[in-house]
Amino acid sequence: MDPEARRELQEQRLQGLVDRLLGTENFQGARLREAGVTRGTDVRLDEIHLLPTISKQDLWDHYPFGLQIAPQEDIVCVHGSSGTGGRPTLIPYTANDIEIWSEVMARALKGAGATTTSIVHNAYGYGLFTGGLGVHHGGLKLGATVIPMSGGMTERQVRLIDDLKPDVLCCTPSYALRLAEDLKKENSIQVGIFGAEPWTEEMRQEIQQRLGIKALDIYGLSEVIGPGVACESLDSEGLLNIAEDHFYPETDQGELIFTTLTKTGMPLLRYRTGDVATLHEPAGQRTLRRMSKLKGRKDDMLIIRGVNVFPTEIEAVVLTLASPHYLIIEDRRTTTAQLHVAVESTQDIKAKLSQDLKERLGITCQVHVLEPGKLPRTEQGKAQRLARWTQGQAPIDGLT
Ligand code: DLL
Repeated sequence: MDPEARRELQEQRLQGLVDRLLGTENFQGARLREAGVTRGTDVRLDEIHLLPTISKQDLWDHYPFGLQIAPQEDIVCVHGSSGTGGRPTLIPYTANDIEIWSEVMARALKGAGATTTSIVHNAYGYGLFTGGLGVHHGGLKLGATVIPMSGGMTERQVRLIDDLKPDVLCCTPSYALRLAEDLKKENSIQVGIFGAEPWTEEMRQEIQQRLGIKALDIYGLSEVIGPGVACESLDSEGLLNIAEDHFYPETDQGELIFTTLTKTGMPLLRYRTGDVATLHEPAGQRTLRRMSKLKGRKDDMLIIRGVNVFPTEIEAVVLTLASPHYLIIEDRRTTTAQLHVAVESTQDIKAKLSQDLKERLGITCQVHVLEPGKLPRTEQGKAQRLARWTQGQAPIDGLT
């Protein structure tokens, strides 16, 4: 779509959203009124930054459905996140919202090269988590064949990949690595669509090499819709195309903010995601704005003796020397925080890895080299790469 025409569409949609919110008594409508907004046409897209933002805390304060604006008879399902590191959040969806989700996910699959004859092995978890059903809806919309595997039971997954010969694999990047431990490099998969957790370029290389596939990144969050908010395509050169006709992006000091222009169940105006990334202009034949891979979440940023470190920066260094199974331990038992990095290797890489980490991050990390297989693998859900150690027993054996 011509960017100019899309801007107009986005502005119309924004005004429609503002009218929908003002039509309710609830939190977002009330705040718009307080800001002096009386109708949608008061608001312009290039002034969106003047409108109030909404945060996870607001979602918690109105838990479970206080921010829903659609009448109950229009709600067709609920998704959410389990709330690792916090309380759960739940999102009610209308049939209109599911239609939008199917559309953006079908786009994501198509941009990855999937077609109506594709077989999509979907190993994202089915349930409240949006990964499984998001890919499922998109696959159906595209007209591909979806194998609804969900997470876990790796032996059975490998068996079905051998038997059904899917060309598309969808799962978390950490689970792709778990599969790679059991799956032959000579497999039928052409492309993987991996997301739901942070992963680096180095991790991409590792997965591509181990599985012999092309690995693409997909981003999303249940508050906004689920997977499909942004996704790489075969031609997007490491950036993720944002479905900005539905989800209008902004950044504030690195933090991504999204406005759901078209949702009707629980739309959000200027939702602060807590995720850190950069926005980029369109390039090539595509006209959507794009975003970088996520650097991390604001609340995952470690501050070690005054130095800010994202776990992804540690991952990038670890993967140059060790296997992709690693654990970062932030030791906060005393006031001077210590960083431990546990990796798996058969070689004596301790000194070199410590030195590389020091060079890249500017801080000293305690490196622990364990035998392969010693660190926990993620079979289901999101990988936990970061353990915060505040008291009691160490998260892994051998730390004191
Ligand atoms: O993780 C939606 C999703 C499912 C995305 C499957 C991609 C694939 P939530 O459980 O609500 O939704 O968690 C959202 O996960 O705010 C990010 O911090 C993180 N996240 C999601 N995708 C990526 C990614 C789903 N590609 C939270 N890279 C988001 C890094 C990601 N972090």
